[in-house]
Amino acid sequence: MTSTPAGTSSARHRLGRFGFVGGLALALGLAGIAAAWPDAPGSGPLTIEIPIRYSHYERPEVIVPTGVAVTFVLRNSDPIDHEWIVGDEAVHERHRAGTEPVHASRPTEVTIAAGGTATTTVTFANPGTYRYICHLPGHEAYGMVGTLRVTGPLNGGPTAE
Ligand SMILES: [Cu+2]
Repeated sequence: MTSTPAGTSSARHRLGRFGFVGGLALALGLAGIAAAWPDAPGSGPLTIEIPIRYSHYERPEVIVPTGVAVTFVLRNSDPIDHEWIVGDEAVHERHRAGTEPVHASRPTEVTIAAGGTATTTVTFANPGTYRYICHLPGHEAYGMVGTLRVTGPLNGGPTAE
């Protein structure tokens, strides 16, 4: 009797697959940084997808121009709710102590239900470096943090609709 118990084999398989998926997520995250710019500047609305898995934003950095409506599509693959709250440090400090259970009234503060997708559209007026964070208990400490850089206007001038 030298056959491997089925349980052992299956556990090893699962571990191997998890490692692969983790590497793939990292690769996609890095590709996401390059893909944040629109293919053709000034060609219309900008859509940026931010997948969420294992309590992390799989796109940890986003770069957008000022003065353009940017639609964020937040896809939550986890079996628990998450948040996407973008802003400066003052915004995050307020939310660390906040008590709002669900965010729906501000485009920069979104709750994404377990297994769900949320969409929000934001036009950033001022250049700067902001962060997006999930402020559900323990999620920021676990690493559910991303960076959003707002650069100057497209083509170096005011944008026309
Ligand atoms: Cu979260």
